[in-house]
Amino acid sequence: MERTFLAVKPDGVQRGLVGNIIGRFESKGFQLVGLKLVQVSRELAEKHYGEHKERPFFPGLVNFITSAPVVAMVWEGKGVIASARKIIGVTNPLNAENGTIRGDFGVDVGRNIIHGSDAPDTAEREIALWFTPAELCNWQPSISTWIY
Ligand code: 3AN
Repeated sequence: MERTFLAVKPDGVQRGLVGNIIGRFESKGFQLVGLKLVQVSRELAEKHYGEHKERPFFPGLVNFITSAPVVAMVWEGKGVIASARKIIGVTNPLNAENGTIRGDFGVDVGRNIIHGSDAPDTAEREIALWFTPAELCNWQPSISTWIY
């Protein structure tokens, strides 16, 4: 079954949106297999956002993501990588559709509330970067036969 990495960023945690955000993925039918509150180090932030190293917003992005705790999660389910990106909405919250997380809660691209892996290879890389295998639970919820 497919897995993706999601993280509620410092703005989402500070604004008390964690429960609402987790609820959206739960009620869609996805399964939580990893969850922790993390005070992100600069080393982890720079690795996570490595592809943006040369971009002008990189220093601000690293400062922001290390400024307060983040809720790091791994979610599992059919098509979860692409579906989570739809639930999250496009990068700039002003352009994100109403009904998406960014569309409902954000106005600024530098405060866009949540991160979600954008493809299978990045999901694999990010899960390995943020979680040890022992931190991920393989479990079968009894409700799953009503979803699949
Ligand atoms: P997404 O998170 O939608 O995959 P990316 O990968 O293009 O978007 O960008 C990673 C993060 O960098 C975004 N979530 C956002 O926080 C930040 N970011 C992207 N573009 C800008 C920008 N123009 N100004 C400030 N921050 C940005």
